[in-house]
Amino acid sequence: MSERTLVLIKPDGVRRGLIGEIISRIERKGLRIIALEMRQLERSLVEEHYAEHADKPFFGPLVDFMTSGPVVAMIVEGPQAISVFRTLAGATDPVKAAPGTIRGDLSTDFGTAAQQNLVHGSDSPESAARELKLFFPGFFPGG
Ligand code: DAT
Ligand code: MG
Repeated sequence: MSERTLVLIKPDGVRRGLIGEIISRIERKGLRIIALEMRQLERSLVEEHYAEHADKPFFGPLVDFMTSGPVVAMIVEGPQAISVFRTLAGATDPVKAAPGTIRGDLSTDFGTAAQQNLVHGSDSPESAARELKLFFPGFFPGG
């Protein structure tokens, strides 16, 4: 079934010049980018996006990191796009992410307060719907 997922290239990916490499992996896998925007995120948006982690010790550092520079936000579409992108991204912790994945091949973060793991991808259809509306309100007229 065709799905849509929110993908973010986080500030570390933009700073390191990996936008093209990451987009290329998404496209080579057969997923389609149907909206794309580079932008500096407000703290309030990041806090809402990561609300499920508000009580974790890494929450403050995570918001600091996610607002430390621009991100590239994308709507990515395709069959099982949510799981397919999560598999492409690899495990959350860059130390554990397998070779062949975006995080496993490209993240050089081996232990910071907020893991700088290059990309975000929605983790379920419910998360995708919530996150896509948060980042691309204009794409969904009528809310
Ligand atoms: P994911 O991004 O793989 O969905 P998540 O939702 O559990 O992972 O966490 C969101 C982000 O928070 C993650 O990309 C990096 C950061 N993070 C998660 N667990 C962490 C930890 N134990 N220490 C530092 N940062 C962490
Ligand atoms: Mg998550």
